[in-house]
Amino acid sequence: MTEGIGARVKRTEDRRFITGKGKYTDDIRMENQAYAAFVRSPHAHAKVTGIDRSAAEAMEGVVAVLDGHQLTGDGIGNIICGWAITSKDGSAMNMGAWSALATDRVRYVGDAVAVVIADTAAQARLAAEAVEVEYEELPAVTNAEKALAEGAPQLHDNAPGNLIYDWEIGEEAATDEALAGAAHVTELPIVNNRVSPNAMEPRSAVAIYDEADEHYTLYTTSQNPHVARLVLSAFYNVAPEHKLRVVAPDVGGGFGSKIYIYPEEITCLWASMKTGRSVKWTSTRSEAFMTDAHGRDHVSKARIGFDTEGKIVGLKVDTIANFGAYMSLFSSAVPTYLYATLLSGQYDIQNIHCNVRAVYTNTVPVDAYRGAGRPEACYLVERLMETAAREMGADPAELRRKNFITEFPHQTPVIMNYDSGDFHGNLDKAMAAADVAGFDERRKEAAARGKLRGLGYSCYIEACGIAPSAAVGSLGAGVGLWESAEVRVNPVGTIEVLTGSHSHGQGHETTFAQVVADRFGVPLNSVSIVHGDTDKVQFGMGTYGSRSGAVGLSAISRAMDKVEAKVKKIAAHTLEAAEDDIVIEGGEVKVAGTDRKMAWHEVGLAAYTGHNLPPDMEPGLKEGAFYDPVNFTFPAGAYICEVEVDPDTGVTEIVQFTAADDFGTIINPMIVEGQVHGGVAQGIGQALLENVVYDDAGQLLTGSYMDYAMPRAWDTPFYTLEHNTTVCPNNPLGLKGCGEAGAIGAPPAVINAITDAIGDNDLQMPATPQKVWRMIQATQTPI
Ligand code: MCN
Repeated sequence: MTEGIGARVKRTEDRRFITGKGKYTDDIRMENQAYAAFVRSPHAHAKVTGIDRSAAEAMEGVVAVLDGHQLTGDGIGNIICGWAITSKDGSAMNMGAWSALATDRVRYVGDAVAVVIADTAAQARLAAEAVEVEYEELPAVTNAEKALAEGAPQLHDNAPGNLIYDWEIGEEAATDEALAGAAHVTELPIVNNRVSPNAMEPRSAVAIYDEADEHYTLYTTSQNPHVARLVLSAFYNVAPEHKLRVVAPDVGGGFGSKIYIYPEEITCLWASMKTGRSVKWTSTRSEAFMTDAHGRDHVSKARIGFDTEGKIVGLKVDTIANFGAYMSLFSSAVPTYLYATLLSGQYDIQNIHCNVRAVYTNTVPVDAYRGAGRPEACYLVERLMETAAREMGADPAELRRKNFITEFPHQTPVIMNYDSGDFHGNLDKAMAAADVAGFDERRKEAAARGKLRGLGYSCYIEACGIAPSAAVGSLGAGVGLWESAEVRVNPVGTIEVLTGSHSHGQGHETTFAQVVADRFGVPLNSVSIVHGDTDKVQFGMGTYGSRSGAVGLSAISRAMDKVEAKVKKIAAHTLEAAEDDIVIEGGEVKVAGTDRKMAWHEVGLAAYTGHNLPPDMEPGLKEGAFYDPVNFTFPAGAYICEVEVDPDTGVTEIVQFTAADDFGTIINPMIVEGQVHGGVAQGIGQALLENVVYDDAGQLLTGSYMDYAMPRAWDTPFYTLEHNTTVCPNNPLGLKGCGEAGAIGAPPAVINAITDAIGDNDLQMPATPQKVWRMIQATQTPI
């Protein structure tokens, strides 16, 4: 089928996006709309000793100036982290209170203290500057290692030593013993740099309070509107769930940063009730740098041991994770269950131990960013493998091959049970496509031009579609991670699919419709995908962790099974045939082997007219399903990066980037390739350029694009992409997630290539020209 599973269909939603017809939150305009501007702390750590709002209140257009005491006085609850992690001594995590508007203390630059509501955005901003906040500055700490040190400034009274938890996984004694007996041990300090998410559309919220029936509507840039509604009502006490509608309309990218409930959404809803006005807030780019949850920021020490044959005997990791000033919705799960559980990589490692300490600092909260924990795990394992190969004089590809897992299912010592994969096949494809055999020649040729050429590998594995709900719940998550769907066949045969997944750039309106069109043989344009509105879709868990294909589409498949069963019953009754003989093909419902058939729309009509249905059958043709996956899916791949470094400037050029990925069944190769391109570009950004920097006083030094460098077109090469499919045995379509793979696999490939080029393994991300140049200078013998 030209539009079904496997077809390179152009994204149907792009018509409205590229013609400027998308409807984003900031496009929503209400009649009585007012605007919010936040008064934010200029200090990283201070006591708030007074707020004088008289000048602001007297300014033109100002409707209200509201502060944290009023907010908490109205019973609005603290922002919470929804995943409980237990420390190795059995204690619960130390969660400091986070009020949407700070009351007595601010803990990072940008922490909101008050909000001004005014007739125009400009008036609100001007008045926000006129609010006089009295601060008593406190010492600040931004570096996680320093925050753990004796005598460091303390952020939360209930978190002594700024420690949120001290967690471990794996067997420490067995790992220590294995490393003690190893023939070779490679040890690396590893920094995973802090990055800013930088979605193209900044965060925005429009809150509407309808006094007549005490009902709230929130339009917001969310990746999971249902979870937002649940949390806003159940934990923050903003409104009862049935009196709150949350709509996430078109959303221009999230990359994880729009999963959480932020202070601004809570405040706008509350301010709408307080003022009787609809309240809109749209983040400026500066606010985005200051207040969007950041990603990564791990510092680790890692040791990997090998026997005399080059087989891995043990891996020991000690990680400190910087959580920023408060715990955000999923932050606690990122350096634990999304990170340490992937430390086996693609390798058969019998002994693994990982210790993670999560730490408060005076920086913006850190939570999931594309990959969330898995890039940190992959980076650590793949930097170790490459470095170990170099230290042992082994070929990096061969060392990996020697340790690849080849039999499935495979139980790792860190919880995960890998279901399928072909790691040799991925590497074979990548090496052939990257012409690894010709690399030495290319390196010589580059040397003749005065350039340092290097090649780096990364064999990543990741886990998508966190599952199953029972296990996730037992590991501390507040919610299970199933997904819902409803498939409605209309009387004329067109199909609406309501899904709990949310698309904010991934092309669900196309790929989800492809799967439905494929199943029922109907044209793609007769299927519409409805998502992002709690009034339309009953419940859903939203989109993150590359779960929408594996979990969301599986729910749709389940609902389609039920629709198909009913369609067959109706057709069997009408065509006087046995149900088992009915087949659905090419938009028709037929009796196999005969010319008796009904057009698809005739079945729809029969279901709704209802006068010729089988006895006891209810009219209508809509079915729902909740799908709870039995396991994660495990996409995996082999990435090879080839770079040329200019020794005179330290500038790295990525001359070739090859990715061979296994995403199971592929619905739309073009969309999947787009996902890989985007992910790899973000991975290259982290490896070469991106870095959030705070000074010691907690001022954000990278608060604009003048100082925070994003990858540009010339930083990314034309990619060579290969697919190597092993079907996922655990979901109906056999697919594995693809949305984060690029961001997970790319950073180690890039850094491994640069370290190969310059002959120094000591490089930490980002590999800026200055850093690389200095390393070259240090290793070169003076002439
Ligand atoms: N797909 C497919 N075949 C497969 C797997 C997926 O055709 N074997 C399709 C899916 O149907 C979907 C797309 O590829 O259209 C991505 O699917 P999936 O891997 O399931 O990921 P999600 O849809 O759940 O998206 C989440 C993922 C994550 S976690 C981040 S972060 C991310 C990403 O997707 N953020 C993005 N890609 C992004 N792309 C854009 N443009 N913007 C973001 O914010």
